[in-house]
Amino acid sequence: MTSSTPTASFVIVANRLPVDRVQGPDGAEVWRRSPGGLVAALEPVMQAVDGAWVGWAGQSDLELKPFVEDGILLLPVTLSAQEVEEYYEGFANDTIWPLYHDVIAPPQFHREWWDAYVRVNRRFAERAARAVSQGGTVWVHDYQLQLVPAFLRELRPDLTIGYFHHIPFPAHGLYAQLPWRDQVLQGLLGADVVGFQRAQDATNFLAAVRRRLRLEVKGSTVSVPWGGPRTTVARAFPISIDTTPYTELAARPDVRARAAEIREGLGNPRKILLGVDRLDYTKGIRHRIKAFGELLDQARLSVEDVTLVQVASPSRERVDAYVQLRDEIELAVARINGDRDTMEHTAIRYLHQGFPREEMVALYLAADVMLVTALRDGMNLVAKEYVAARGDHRGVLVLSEFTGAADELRQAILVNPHDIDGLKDAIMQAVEMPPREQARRMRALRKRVLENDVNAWSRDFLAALENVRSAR
Ligand code: GDG
Repeated sequence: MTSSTPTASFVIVANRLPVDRVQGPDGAEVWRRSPGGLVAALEPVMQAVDGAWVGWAGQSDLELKPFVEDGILLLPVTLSAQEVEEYYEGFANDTIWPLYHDVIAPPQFHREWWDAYVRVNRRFAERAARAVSQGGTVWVHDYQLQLVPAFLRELRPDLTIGYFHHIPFPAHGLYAQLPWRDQVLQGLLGADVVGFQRAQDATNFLAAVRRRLRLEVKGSTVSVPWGGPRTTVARAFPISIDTTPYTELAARPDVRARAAEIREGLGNPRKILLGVDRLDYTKGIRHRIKAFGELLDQARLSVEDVTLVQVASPSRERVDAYVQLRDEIELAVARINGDRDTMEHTAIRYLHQGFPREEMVALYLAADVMLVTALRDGMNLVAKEYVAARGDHRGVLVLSEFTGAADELRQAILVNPHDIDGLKDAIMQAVEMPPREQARRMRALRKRVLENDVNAWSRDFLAALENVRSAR
């Protein structure tokens, strides 16, 4: 394909391409499909219609031609090292990310970062505009690309454009801090359908549109006066996981044996508590560790009885707030372990590493209690993965109210992670929950997750887009 001939009728635009550059068996670099659920959900769609995916390959200054990987046409966008710093690590991860997660960390506002964000968003939009056929559909993903919908509409008014926002959209009082608040709303309103994780996110967005741009909003529909007139629908489409790999791995004898081996390796504690997160200040890892440490201090739990396994996979290691968070967490873990460990037992087994999915599922099976204590989280897929893996109807999910998942997973033990005493009581309730109650709750949770999987999510979103197209 040459870049001037549009061929794809369905194009995904996301910050990252769905592949990673890895060392092949002979030492040469090869592409490998990234494991995320988004690719799994979209793959059938991509192959049914001729689809393409626009994104960055994850390395700066890498000029790549379009290529096909596992049947998907990939259209790479090049970013310079400075753009990675300003657009991605800067504006996306150090301005928007903290602001949209209720300012848990202070957002940094820099005009050069904004300029880079505008420039890179325009580049993504131009790449997509060249690739999509007349009257085609483009689905843009996430907070790195909020300006793409409007740029794309300007270039290609014939398209049907969807946007899905994977993280929260904050209340107006916080959103209003953003120096470029009106431009971002206008960028998003370029889409025909703007999807959010929770109903509250859509409500916050519509309130911002009404207050800042003074546009008419009826129910979930905004009347957009520019380049039209037209409308944008904003509502919730809660994302989910591809459940099959989790149910299948959890049933595999070798994975089950590995779960038993993990328990053995921890000295056969009566209960294993588990946390799995990217090392991020939104995830409430410190709150969880504090609550657990206090339970040990007060002898409500003992290291002979209970171990906390915390997987904190490395993330955004060049952003200052993450460097600082890692130091804080590691200091807290070392203090608790120093005070409480014995030769045979550890209080917290802390792993600052990523693991293959098989190992994650073995951990889910070994965990009597799964702790999801995010201070703010768009959805939180780990909660859903744990539930999908527990076909044995054992295990307890402790889940923060401030996750999107809490809107759906009502049979979890719901907690406010800021309330350390409440969190401690919830952990005790989980540790002591009788098997019969575990099973009752887990059955209800599994029904929800298995019925509303990631395929249902993409089907719903694409159906909403199709409605717009057919109404034209
Ligand atoms: C954003 C939003 C929203 C983590 N460590 C390892 C590993 N993981 C996997 C988990 C899970 C995924 O990464 C993390 O997804 P989350 O949803 O928990 O969180 P974010 O990364 O912050 O994702 C979030 C999501 O987008 C989707 O819309 O739910 O709210 O913040 O799948 O299992 N996987 C493996 N090894 C690890 O060490 N294999």
